[in-house]
Amino acid sequence: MNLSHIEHIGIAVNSIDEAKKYYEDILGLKCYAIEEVKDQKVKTAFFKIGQTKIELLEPTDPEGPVGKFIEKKGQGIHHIAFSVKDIEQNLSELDSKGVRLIDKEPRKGAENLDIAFLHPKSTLGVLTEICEDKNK
Ligand code: CMX
Repeated sequence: MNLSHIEHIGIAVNSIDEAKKYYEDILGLKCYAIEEVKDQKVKTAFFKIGQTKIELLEPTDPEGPVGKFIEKKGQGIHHIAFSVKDIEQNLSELDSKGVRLIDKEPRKGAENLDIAFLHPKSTLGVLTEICEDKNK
């Protein structure tokens, strides 16, 4: 495994418009991008803090993963994402170590990153993403 840093922390919110006020007006961060990820049924908003990003996740469908999460647990931390080099190699290593993969192959996520999720039941209750920016 070669994790380099925390790429982002995903936070489930009811409304990006509402949540943005806290991150911008109170914490003083700047939202630099808003993007819908249709196949994940979410709208995302990004803030940068050092090397790490905060990704707000607003459900666009109550039956999507974030819609279901908010219904069950309310707003809050949804996942943590680690930046890796060679995501395919990292996934096959995780697989061989018995970690339950949600995505067996990387797929495209927000900001055109290659991403894959690990199931929270095999990662101590924390939904975990690994991701790679192949353009870097
Ligand atoms: N963190 C921790 N646990 C979680 C969780 C999360 N974010 N989401 C679900 N769970 C837990 C539930 O609490 C539940 O646990 P119990 O059985 O103990 O109650 C269990 O996982 C099953 O949850 P569920 O509500 O029945 O949901 P599903 O099994 O249908 O789906 C999951 C769960 C993790 C497989 C699904 O949410 C998923 O595939 N997530 C990855 C994709 C994703 O989250 N996309 C949104 C972000 C997109 C982006 O960043 O671009």
